[in-house]
Formats: sequence, C-alpha cells, structure tokens
Amino acid sequence: MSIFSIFKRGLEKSATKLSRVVNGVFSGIKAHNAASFDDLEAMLISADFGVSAAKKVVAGIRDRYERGKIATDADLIVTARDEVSAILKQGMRDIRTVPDGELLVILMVGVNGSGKTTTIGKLAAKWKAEGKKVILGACDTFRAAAVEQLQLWGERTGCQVISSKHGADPASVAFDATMAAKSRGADILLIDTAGRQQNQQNLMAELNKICRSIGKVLPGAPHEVWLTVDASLGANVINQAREFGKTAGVSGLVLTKLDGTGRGGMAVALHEEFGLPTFFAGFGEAPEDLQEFDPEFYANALFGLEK
Ligand SMILES: Nc1nc2c(ncn2[C@@H]2O[C@H](COP(=O)(O)OP(=O)(O)O)[C@@H](O)[C@H]2O)c(=O)[nH]1
Ligand SMILES: [Mg+2]
Repeated sequence: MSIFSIFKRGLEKSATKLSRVVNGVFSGIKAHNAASFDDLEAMLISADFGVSAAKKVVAGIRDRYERGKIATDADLIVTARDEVSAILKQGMRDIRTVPDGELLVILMVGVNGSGKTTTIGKLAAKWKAEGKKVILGACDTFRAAAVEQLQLWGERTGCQVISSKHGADPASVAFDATMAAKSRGADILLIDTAGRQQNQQNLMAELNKICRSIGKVLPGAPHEVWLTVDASLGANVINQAREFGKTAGVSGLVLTKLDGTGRGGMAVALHEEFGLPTFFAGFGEAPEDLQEFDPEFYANALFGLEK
C-alpha cells in the first residue's frame, strides 16, 4: 500500500464529513447569500478545525472568490486544501540530529492512553529496520503493566529495554537508560513516561526531573520531547497540549488514532494553535500504521482529493 493511501484510508471518515460540509456551500456563495461564508466557518469549526484555523481557511476562500478565482465547488475545495496545507506546514522541521556515533534521546510524553508506548514500539520497529541501534527506557513506573507492555515491544522489535520495578523513581530509570544507551553505543534512546500521577503538577514535576537526569548523563538531551495526542478525543486535546507544552518543553507532536474517528480536522487546530511540528501520524495499531507526517498528503486526504 502506498503511503498516500494509508493517509487516505485513515482519514476516510474525516473526508466524508468534510465533503458534506463543503458540498453545496459554493451554490450559496454564488447566490450572494452573505451567510454562506459564516456557515462555512461554523461548519469547519464543527469539523474540529478550531476557530482560528476555520477563520483563516474561510478568509483564503473569500479572497480567492472575490478575485474571481473560484467558479465551482471543486475550486473551493482545492483552495481549502491549500489553506489547510499551509497551516499544517507551520513549524514543520526535520527531527533533530546528533553527530554520527552519538546518542539521540527522544522523550515521549502525553496523557494516559494517548499512545506513547505503542508509538515507541512502532518507532523502534521502524528505526531498527533502518539499521539503527535502538534502546527503550521504561520510565512509566506508575502503572504495573506499563513496563511489561514496553518489554513486549522490545521483544517484538529486538530492542533492549532498560527498566526497573513498578513504583521505582522514573528519573533514576531515565538516568540508567541514558547511561546504558550511551555505553552500548546506541543510536537512539526512546523513553516512555507515565501519563498520570496523583495530580497534574506532580506529573509535570516528574517529567522535568526525568529531563534533568537525562541531561546529567548527556548534556543537551533529551533532544526531542514529543507529545502524543489522541486525535479522536477532539477539542479536549488542545487543553492537554497547552498544559504539557507549558511545562514539559514539548518540541513536537505525534498524532495518534486518526483512523476511523472522523476527527482528522484536529491536526489543523493543533498546528494553528501551537505551531509545533507533527513528526508522525498513527492510523492504526500496527507498526506500518505509523507514518511520517506529510502535510500535503494529509491535506489532500482530509478533503478526499488525490495527492
Ligand atoms: N486505532 C489506533 N489505536 C492506537 C493508535 N495508537 C495507539 N493505539 C491504541 O491505544 C491504546 C493506548 O495506547 P498506549 O500506547 O498504551 O498509550 P499510553 O498510555 O500513552 O502508553 C492501545 O490499545 C493502542 O493499541 C493508533 O494510531 N490507532
Ligand atoms: Mg504507556
């Protein structure tokens, strides 16, 4: 299956929803129905775009329409696609790199169930297959089953897992994992964390402490802190992202569970709000369902267009 078709299949429901939204809007506009642009904005908001992105997309459409560049529904959809693609490209960059022979550390953060451990497993599979030496650090010591879940991924992918017992200090596991990855000459260390604590403040303090102990072993690390965002949850995730972004030094996003929910518009809202790059998109539970985020593929698939 081509990569574009994975985006397309994953975003099928979102595309159906959006086509319902956009279809027929143009006839309203042509009939000089002044409410049409407002209706479109409201419909995009209901398709999870968020207020700011919805306004931007509508402004782009309006501008082109007033310059006589939109004559059909199809023109309107293509314009909307272009606007969305521009929003999704905001903040996009490559994953940070380190000099050859040095260790890259990526910390995965996010609320419980958002897909941290699964994403780490999928990334381990991907990078291992590319010939990288990958080590996993099991710093979610809060949930008893979390370490075993990561260990299972370790076995599946043939990557070593550094762990301690349930309830151990996550920062000390992070320290040990970084030491081990460094001394074993690993290329990439992926660190799993807990998504829940007694309260949010404790969780943020814990994440900060994990970062500091990684940095003690390897100054400048973690090089990336990725927030996994369960796109199927809708607008709630904006608040989550804000919270984590404020205190955990998030440097990028991984969007999970885009498959089957029809909430693909969330990506647009998140990019508009945070300007953070999305590095990967999860369209299912299998390793091949995690794909590098491609703003153009995404925008096309979201509107049911071909690439
Ligand atoms: N459909 C779907 N399920 C996913 C995706 N990513 C993760 N999951 C599932 O979501 C659940 C929670 O994932 P997990 O990695 O344990 O979340 P964590 O608590 O953040 O570590 C698991 O059942 C995963 O298989 C995805 O992209 N699509
Ligand atoms: Mg987990």
